Amino acid sequence: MLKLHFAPNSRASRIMWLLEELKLPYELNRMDFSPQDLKSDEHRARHPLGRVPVLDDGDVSIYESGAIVEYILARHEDGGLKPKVDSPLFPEYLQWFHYCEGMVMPPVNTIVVQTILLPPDRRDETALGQAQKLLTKALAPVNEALEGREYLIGDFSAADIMLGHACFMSNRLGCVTDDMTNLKDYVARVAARPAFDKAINT
Ligand SMILES: N[C@@H](CCC(=O)N[C@@H](CS)C(=O)NCC(=O)O)C(=O)O
Repeated sequence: MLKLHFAPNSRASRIMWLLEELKLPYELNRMDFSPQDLKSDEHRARHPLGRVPVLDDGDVSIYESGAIVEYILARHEDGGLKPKVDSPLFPEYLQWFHYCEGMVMPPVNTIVVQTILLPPDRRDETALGQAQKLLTKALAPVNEALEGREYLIGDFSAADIMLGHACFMSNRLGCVTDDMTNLKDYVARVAARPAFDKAINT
């Protein structure tokens, strides 16, 4: 049985969301988002940096959310969530799938560090302002791509599991501006999916 090592308010929600969408059976190891749990020897043995998500599948143990999504689609069930390699949608699918960790999450990480994780006396307003600007810039092409589309490549796909979650988090951080109407609607659409709702509220 698949086992997901999970903490709330983290990228581990992406994997739970995918498992719920695919209706795959899995076991959840729900940890606190705290150094006690994530930096324990037990969890560092699964992930050298003490991070989530990590997925166990028999003898396989794998980390990195994007890699885990690919792994589940390839080895278990793809649920039609990935276009075929020769589909005209495939390049765009790949682009948005990787745009998540490549372009959107770096400024999201900085914003979380500068507004939540660091104690107030160690926060840096300049770094925060730069990251907020960078994130808004990185989201603009996503807003454009969503013109006339419900999801990133039209139909719901695993690119939405990655980037849709990142857009939801960006919106929570106040970085989806009101003029990005496509993105606002998209975040609402993602949030209305029962599988997402379950993952984000676990
Ligand atoms: N690129 C990795 C990032 C993993 C990561 O940084 N996870 C965060 C939660 S979203 C974490 O575990 N942070 C705990 C910490 O830094 O102590 C992925 O996509 O899985």
